Amino acid sequence: MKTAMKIKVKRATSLGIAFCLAVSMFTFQGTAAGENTWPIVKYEAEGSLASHATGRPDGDGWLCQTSIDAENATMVNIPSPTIVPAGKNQASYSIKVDNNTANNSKIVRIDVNDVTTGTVLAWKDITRRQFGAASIYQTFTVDFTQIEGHALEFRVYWYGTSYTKVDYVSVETKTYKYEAESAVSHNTGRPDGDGWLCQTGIDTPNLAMVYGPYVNNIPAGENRAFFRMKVDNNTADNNKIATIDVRDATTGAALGSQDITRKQFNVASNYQTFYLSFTQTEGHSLEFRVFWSGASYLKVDYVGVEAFYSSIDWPVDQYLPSFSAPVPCLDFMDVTNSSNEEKSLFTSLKGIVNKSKPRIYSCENNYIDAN
Ligand SMILES: [Ca+2]
Ligand SMILES: [Ca+2]
Repeated sequence: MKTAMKIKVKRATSLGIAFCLAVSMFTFQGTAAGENTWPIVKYEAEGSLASHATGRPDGDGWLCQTSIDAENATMVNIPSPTIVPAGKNQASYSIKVDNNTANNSKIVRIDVNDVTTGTVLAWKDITRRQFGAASIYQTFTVDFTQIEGHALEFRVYWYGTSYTKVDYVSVETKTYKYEAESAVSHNTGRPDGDGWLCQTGIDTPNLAMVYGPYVNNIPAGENRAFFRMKVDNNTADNNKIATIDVRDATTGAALGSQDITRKQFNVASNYQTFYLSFTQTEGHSLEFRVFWSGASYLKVDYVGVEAFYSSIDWPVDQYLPSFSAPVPCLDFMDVTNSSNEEKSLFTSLKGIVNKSKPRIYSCENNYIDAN
């Protein structure tokens, strides 16, 4: 029994995941854009901030034209003048071509470069037919994770295959952070420097040391809450230290919850971030809570949300994306004797479920059992 369980988990992390990849991709793309009122920083491609290895200014943008401008060069490079907030962010590039049907050649590569480390954080090649119309600006986005304080460049590399004009690059933060010591409410504990502290024998146990802030501007869809906390001892026992949760204050529904035990902290006296994935409903009020059990010193630095968080991480140098860790024991679906239509349906279901956390493994063909 134990062996069988192990095999299932192993397959889910490699082989099984590949099956559901195609389905996952559709939903993944669908959550990339959204309406919101978050702070947006916009940089004009033709503005004084940008530098260029090819092309020229042209009215509202920066233009490159075949057989006029040097190909295979960076047409726009915008160093971010302000520090982009740490965490999940999204850059949008407004670009147009004069013909969106002639062929499907690569037109530009858009990327976000971390100047501090010299690493490209995210990139995409845009081909001609990805433009929905000729001569109309369209935005293309890349999601990236910013490390606190790093300098960034937003770049457009021109392949030289088409008339291409860039209007602007804009950057939006997708990370909402609430300091435990100043931006949320409390039923127990007290402020302590950079966080909110509870200590055994001093503070009242089994109460929310953090709750609130009842924000209703978090966008609908898949998000991920984070809780940054530390203990002073991570080895004494493995007792429950706290329960973290995300609550929809509009409906009173718990959207996600997890008990945190002492040994889930990797080290003593250093902050560690714990995550809870949840799905947000448009306009609903949210709170992030930390219930303190009283079993240990616990300090919370901050809580918050990474919006549009996708549990699929697809590094540029990787052939397949990485998924989050599977649940300890997967549900197994034997669809060996199902019709092809049913197999397709179950594969779709598996893709949707496994996208946030692999939970389902299915067997479509007898030969898989031979492993
Ligand atoms: Ca412009
Ligand atoms: Ca703090």
